Amino acid sequence: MARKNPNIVITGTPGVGKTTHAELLARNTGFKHISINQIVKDEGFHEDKDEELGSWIVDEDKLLDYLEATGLDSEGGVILDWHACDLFPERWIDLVVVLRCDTEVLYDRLEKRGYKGKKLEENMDSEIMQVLLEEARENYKEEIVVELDSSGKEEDLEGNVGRIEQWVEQWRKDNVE
Ligand code: DAT
Repeated sequence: MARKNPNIVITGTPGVGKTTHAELLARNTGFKHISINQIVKDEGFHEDKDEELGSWIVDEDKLLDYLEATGLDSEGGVILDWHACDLFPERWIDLVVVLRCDTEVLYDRLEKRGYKGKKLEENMDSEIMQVLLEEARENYKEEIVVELDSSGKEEDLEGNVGRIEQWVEQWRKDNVE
């Protein structure tokens, strides 16, 4: 079974720029952007809220069934945007982009978003300890995991998205044409 287009995970600590990247990439490629946070909220795929962190405890089985039903496994062309990546089955995923951010820049972005106390601290720790990069490396083949800087300093958003688009072109050459 061959997909016509690759599926791409965009992951990283909250605030690194996942949604911003996924939206631009979706616009430029015509791929479908799926914000997992949005789906979980809209479809009610959660149990309770973690009181301390204020984040949802996700019903992963329901979420995976929903994603399967979008046809991503057969058709491809889906961008999955979430602050975790370990639950997506390896066979679905062709590229995992881990966005990284300078800690001072990230701190400002999260403060602006209203994060404080333990929630702010835990997310900062997560970025410093590169939790998402490790998670991606543990769950997917090394060659499909790409780390990109999203601090808005060295590499800008358009540069990153351009790189991903080039990768998509190459994927098509290797897998479809
Ligand atoms: P996430 O989806 O990872 O939580 P976001 O896309 O909502 O992050 O971005 C958080 C904020 O940071 C938003 O105001 C846009 C800004 N931002 C993200 N990536 C950026 C970049 N590479 N350069 C400048 N600003 C960026």
